[in-house]
Amino acid sequence: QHTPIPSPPGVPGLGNIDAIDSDLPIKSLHELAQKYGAIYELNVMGNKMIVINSRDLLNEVSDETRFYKKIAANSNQLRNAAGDGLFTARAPEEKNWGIAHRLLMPIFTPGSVCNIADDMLDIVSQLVLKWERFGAKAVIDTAEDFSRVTLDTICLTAMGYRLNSFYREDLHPLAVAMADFLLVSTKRGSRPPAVQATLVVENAKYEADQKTMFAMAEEIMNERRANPTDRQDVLGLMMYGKDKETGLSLPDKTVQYNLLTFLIAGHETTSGMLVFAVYYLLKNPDTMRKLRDEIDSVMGSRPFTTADMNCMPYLIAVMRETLRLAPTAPARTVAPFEDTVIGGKYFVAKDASITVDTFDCQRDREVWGPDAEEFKPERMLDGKFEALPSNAWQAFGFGMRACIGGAFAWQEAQIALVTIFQHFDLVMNDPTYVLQMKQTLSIKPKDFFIRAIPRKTSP
Ligand code: MNH
Repeated sequence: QHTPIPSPPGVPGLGNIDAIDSDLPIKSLHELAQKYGAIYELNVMGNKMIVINSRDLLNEVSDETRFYKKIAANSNQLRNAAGDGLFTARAPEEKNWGIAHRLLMPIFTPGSVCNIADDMLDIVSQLVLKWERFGAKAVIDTAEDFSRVTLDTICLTAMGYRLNSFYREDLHPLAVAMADFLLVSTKRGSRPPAVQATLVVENAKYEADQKTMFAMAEEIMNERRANPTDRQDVLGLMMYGKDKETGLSLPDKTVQYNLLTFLIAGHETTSGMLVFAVYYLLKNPDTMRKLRDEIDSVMGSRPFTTADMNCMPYLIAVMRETLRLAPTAPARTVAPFEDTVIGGKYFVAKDASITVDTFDCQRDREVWGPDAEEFKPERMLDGKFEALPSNAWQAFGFGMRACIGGAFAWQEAQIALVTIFQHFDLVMNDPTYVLQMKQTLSIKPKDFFIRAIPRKTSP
């Protein structure tokens, strides 16, 4: 017989209504994982949700013959702006997923993203210039400036459009609309519809944010129509490309959904990763010293080129370890095609939601040992990463629905981190800062401020 999945005691009729803090779901999941272990089940007003937190179970559900990506609570909300775009499409049923996937895959290989390295460096140079001009005393909102970098980068490289976020005091209105949209989408995902209906002010703002986002997507498309080019970027391929398999192209609406998908998915997660990397390096001065030594000896003061990509093993280890402890897309949802049993004993019904709590799976002590909570890039060095059991590290998701932008993000993060540490000594503005997280769709450190001291030896 099957073993029942552990579940917190609930309120009769309402179930585990208070189990998830809608402001910071990942914190609730983390606490539940510590209490219940590898698997537990929540029941929120009749909606069942199984959550898994171990490498073994993650490995099992990463079998595409048994499980598919399910568009559940949060993703359903995201569909308001991202529709049948790549991230939120129900594939394979929604044919536009396959069309967009086949059109775009070729430009997201490591070999192809090399072509946009100069544009990435262009945007990072704007950050360097700003920090140099502002000087050592200026207090920097780390998440804001990294958002400027990643949003301008995705917009320029994927759509040939300059947002120029570094040439304005406030954030670009698009950045604000997207952040608010994501924040509210996350909350809506864990709120009952009856409660949602009463939040009139929030709902009006939610609509307005979507208008702002679609207006930008339309403007980007109109700009391209007015200025024809044969640029084979995300925008060009989606607007003018024909899928070889079906002979079809994407409808305008789906192009818009995908533009918003790329603007969201292409900036939030990478900027969060950069903030976490800086946070962990500043909290662990030994790691910072090792990274700086590596950058100085490999790069000196010359600008990053594509030949330097993946040539700094400690940097790569820092990035992997950052995304282990802080997978900025901290959860994903799958479901089985058929009734099944997982972990050898837990029954899961066909189409039942299984949330992969990546944040906790990547802290599995069976894999990482008793110091799993500590930031140690050394555990990713010298072939140790390659020797990990399968799916022990899964920050970019899995299989056909894995992140399309992995190589893009990996390149962007290397360019940004190297260039920044070539130019600055970073310090925490408040040395007693204790990590708190903020969750929109992705996670990032909350209220984390730094100062950037120009290096005396810098070029
Ligand atoms: Mn990204 C899917 C993490 C950067 C575009 N991304 C995913 C998934 C994870 C993920 C996890 C799978 C989600 C799921 O199974 O539901 N992504 C990241 C992380 C970073 C990141 C941790 C940076 C660090 N992603 C990027 C960048 C882009 C991008 C940069 C665009 C240039 N990601 C996507 C798209 C998808 C996706 C598009 C959806 C792919 C699909 O389902 O076809």
